[in-house]
Amino acid sequence: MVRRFSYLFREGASTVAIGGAGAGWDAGTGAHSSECVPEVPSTLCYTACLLPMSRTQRKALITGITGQDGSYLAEFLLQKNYRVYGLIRRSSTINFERISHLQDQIELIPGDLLDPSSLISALRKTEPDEVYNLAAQSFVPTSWSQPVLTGEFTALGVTRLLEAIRVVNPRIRFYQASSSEMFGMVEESPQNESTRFYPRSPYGVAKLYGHWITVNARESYDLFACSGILFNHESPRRGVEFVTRRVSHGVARIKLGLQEKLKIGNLDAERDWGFAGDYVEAMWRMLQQENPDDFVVATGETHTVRRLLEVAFGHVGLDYRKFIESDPALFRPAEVHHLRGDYSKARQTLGWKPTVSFEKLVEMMVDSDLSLLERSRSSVAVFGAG
Ligand code: NDP
Ligand code: GDR
Repeated sequence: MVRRFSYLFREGASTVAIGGAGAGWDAGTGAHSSECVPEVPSTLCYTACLLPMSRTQRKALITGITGQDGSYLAEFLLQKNYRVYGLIRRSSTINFERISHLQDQIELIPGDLLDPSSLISALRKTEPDEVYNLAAQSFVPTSWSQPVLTGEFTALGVTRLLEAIRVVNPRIRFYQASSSEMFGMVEESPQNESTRFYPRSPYGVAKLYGHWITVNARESYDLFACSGILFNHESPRRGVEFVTRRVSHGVARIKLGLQEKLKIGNLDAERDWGFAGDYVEAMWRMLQQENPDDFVVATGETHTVRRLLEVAFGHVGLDYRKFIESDPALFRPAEVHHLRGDYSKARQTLGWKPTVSFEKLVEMMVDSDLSLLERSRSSVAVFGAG
């Protein structure tokens, strides 16, 4: 039986007791509620449980920790005083750039979404309160050239992880990284949790499977399983194959005289682009609710790829029209033309909202690529001089 306690909330210098639905430490999961403040660097959590922090520290396992979102989520959870574990698959070269600054604060566990026994061992070893499933083959064009592999990682991988959770500890709270690509050929705009899905790529189809298997795990086994339907979110840590980073990196190279033209695909595609650092907080908030549910996470604004080019080139004083070249290879067999999310449910229920505007996001990415390239240029110069 799940018992809920009222909790103590520190307000200024005084500590006051508050009760009410959804508040307090959950004796069933041993987790704090969203109102608890276990991140406060104190020996005691300010909750009625008043357990020493060492006994109440929550543990999270992140799959896909080496990816863009994994790195931001790990930072976010560390700030909340979580013990953070990351599942990493074997590779012949190490690709820890995005998490190298965190490596002494997190623990990496070998495992692969293709291998069920590795998932069971990872859960047994780490005993997490929360699992964030961010691992996937996430690049849409690759899903046409490798559709079966995409299905294995991005669709069946979710089932493998959910089954492992059922075997090891069904009380684990589970987050699934679902995607606005599931809306595909949109039937209404903006898109919300009730909008009909119509995926347009093997990736979108695989994500739709992942979404429904998460909903089904909740309905069949009463798992605390949430699906976050996240719209495009970007950052300086975005992979260079995605359009925002391709543009910011290309602009920086052109500005520094390292490249003359930027090849680009469909300029008319419209996306709802937000900042990844904001979006990982929404993931966490979903798992702190009293009941599991699904949420759209977006900015509510949409922009074309053309506008992205205008802002990025404009930021360094260039006119994009002089520097782009259309490349038919960058067009897709079936395109998602328009996406714009309605995040009202997330705003009302999770108290979440985006904090970085589209223009600021693009400028941040261009500035970051400029300094990255300048640094690597000067280190090459220093190295060359030696
Ligand atoms: P990335 O492509 O940056 O990261 C993907 C991660 O998945 C990497 O850490 C990768 O590991 C890992 N991975 C891939 N296959 C496996 C496997 N078989 N076993 C274990 N790990 C694996 O993605 P993002 O950070 O951008 O996105 C995170 C998740 O959110 C993805 O599921 C994506 O589909 C989804 N999503 C992303 C959105 C976005 O705009 N960023 C929007 C909506 C959903 P490795 O480093 O070894 O390759
Ligand atoms: P997307 O992101 O497919 O929406 O998936 P991507 O940045 O790859 O494409 C966005 C749009 O830009 C158009 N485009 C180009 N795309 C790329 N990559 N390169 C180009 O040169 C280019 N020119 C135009 C595309 O046609 C498309 O319309 C991302 C991924 O993170 C998914 O994992 C995630 O689920 C969705 O966002 C939400």
